[in-house]
Amino acid sequence: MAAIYQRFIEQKQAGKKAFAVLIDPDKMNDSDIDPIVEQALAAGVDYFFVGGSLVVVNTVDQNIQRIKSKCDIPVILFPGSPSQVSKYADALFYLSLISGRNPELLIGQHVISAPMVRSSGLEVMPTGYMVIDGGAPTSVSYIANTAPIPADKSDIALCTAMAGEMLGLKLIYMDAGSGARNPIEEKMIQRVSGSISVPLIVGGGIKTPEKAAANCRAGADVVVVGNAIEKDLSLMKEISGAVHAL
Ligand code: 1GP
Repeated sequence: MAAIYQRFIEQKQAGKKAFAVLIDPDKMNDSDIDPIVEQALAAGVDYFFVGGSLVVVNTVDQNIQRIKSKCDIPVILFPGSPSQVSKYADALFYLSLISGRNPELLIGQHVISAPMVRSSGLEVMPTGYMVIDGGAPTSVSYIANTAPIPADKSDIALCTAMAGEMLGLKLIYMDAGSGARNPIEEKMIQRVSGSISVPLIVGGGIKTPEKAAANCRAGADVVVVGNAIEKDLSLMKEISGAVHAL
């Protein structure tokens, strides 16, 4: 089994929770990356996810090279489009937007970029990406041109995740969208995690260590935080502590 995915599986089997920091390339230059990496090392961050719905200034390669020059924390691409695929990362969430009905994001873009992805040498991790309504329109639902799963429809989320797993997807990523007003409720996380056996990643709008820990207790294997950390780097240590204490 490939190295990064193996790490997800071993963590899950050991009942350990992981904390990932999302780096949005549009908001970062080298001088922004350095303090984030420094804090991440001190806080024991497990992964960096790099990507965004829209990358206006394509500094993905540059950002990743900078991170890799400073630490060994694995960098996983979380791409909004094939143009964000970088050979400098360790692995790729090969995202299929299974909560939506836009064929381009279910399979179309994958077909177009398949040879490029294959030749990148990246570890490819097939991931069912589920966007959950976070209380206000987010970039991801606008750009993806799909409706999110309503926040109170746990049954739809559960069936979507279950179908994704049966289709062979190796991870499920539930996302309320970057900067979501309302993060995903524990009730939904609990229902989804109870019905799948692959690792579950949860993110979108998480701002406090308490919420991150509650998500993990509800069944998230990995929580990811972006916006809140950009605003306050010291949160990294607090959230990491809360997640790893479980
Ligand atoms: C978005 O789940 C990530 O895809 C992180 O969201 O930036 O709101 O933490 P935030």
